[in-house]
Amino acid sequence: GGDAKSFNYAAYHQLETIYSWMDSMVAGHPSLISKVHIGSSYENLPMYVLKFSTGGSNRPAIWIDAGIHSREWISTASAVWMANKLATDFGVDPSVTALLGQMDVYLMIVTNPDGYAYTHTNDRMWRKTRSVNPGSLCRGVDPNRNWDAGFGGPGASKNPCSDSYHGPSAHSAIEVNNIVNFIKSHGNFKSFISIHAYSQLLMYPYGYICTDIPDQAELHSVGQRAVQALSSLYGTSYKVGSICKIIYQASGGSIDWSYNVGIKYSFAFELRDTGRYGFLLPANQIIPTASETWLALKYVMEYVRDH
Ligand code: ING
Ligand code: ZN
Repeated sequence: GGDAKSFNYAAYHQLETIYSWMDSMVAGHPSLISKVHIGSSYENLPMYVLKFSTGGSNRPAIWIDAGIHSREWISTASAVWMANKLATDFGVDPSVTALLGQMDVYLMIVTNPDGYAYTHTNDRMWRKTRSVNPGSLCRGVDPNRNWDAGFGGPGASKNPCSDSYHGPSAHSAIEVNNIVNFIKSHGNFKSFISIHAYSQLLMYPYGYICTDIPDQAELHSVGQRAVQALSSLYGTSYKVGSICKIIYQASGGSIDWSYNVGIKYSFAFELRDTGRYGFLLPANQIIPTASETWLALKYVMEYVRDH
């Protein structure tokens, strides 16, 4: 069930279960967590962000999204675990308590709800949104090629049947547009972190070009220290670098957009593993993956708080 205490954090769950668990999280921590509805998906499912806040007005904030690609289940499952970790560590772990004393954390756990539901009902390997593409029998836009950052350039496809189809125009995917509007109207995000799988990487901009960003040295060293923290738990090894240099050239990605609108601490994770199970990571790796990733995230969040 969705009850936050009886919830099985070591299992993958359907969309409805995650959505009812969100309500129980809010009910269990009403002075810390609220659920923000930022709009609806193409198929009219609600898109929710969990807001962790101890007050203030429009405090400097950290954005974390998971599951923008629906088949990357470990991303969403880790975000579920991390939401519970934030809630239970608040008031207990001095670092989390101090963080939430100064900043707000916004966690979008199912960024592509149509795709996520589809991976449970029809096609476990579905990546994109589920929008109809006029003039094509193929559906869906890659929501990580649709942002206004080198839109339509190298590493994105103009073919609606491709898994990396960029869509007809930047922010054409309603799921992307909802986030863009939310981030812009908030106006005080200091960090934007997007969680993918798999490959064990911590990446910073850019993906659409291979030249260094002005903040390359700083983001690289923050990244290195974050993965050092991650590795301290089980020895899992991560590489750090720009998207273009460490994985491949990819245009229209979310963290390139966030960096270009002035959110300096923009990062993307690729969680476990390195290909043995790939997208089908066994559920017994959910808690270990979330636990180690949490150490990296906490390092980044603390750094952002102090800089
Ligand atoms: N990887 C990402 C992808 O969208 C990425 C890599 C991240 C590209 C950030 C651009 C920006 O292809 C996965 N696994 O989806
Ligand atoms: Zn992805």
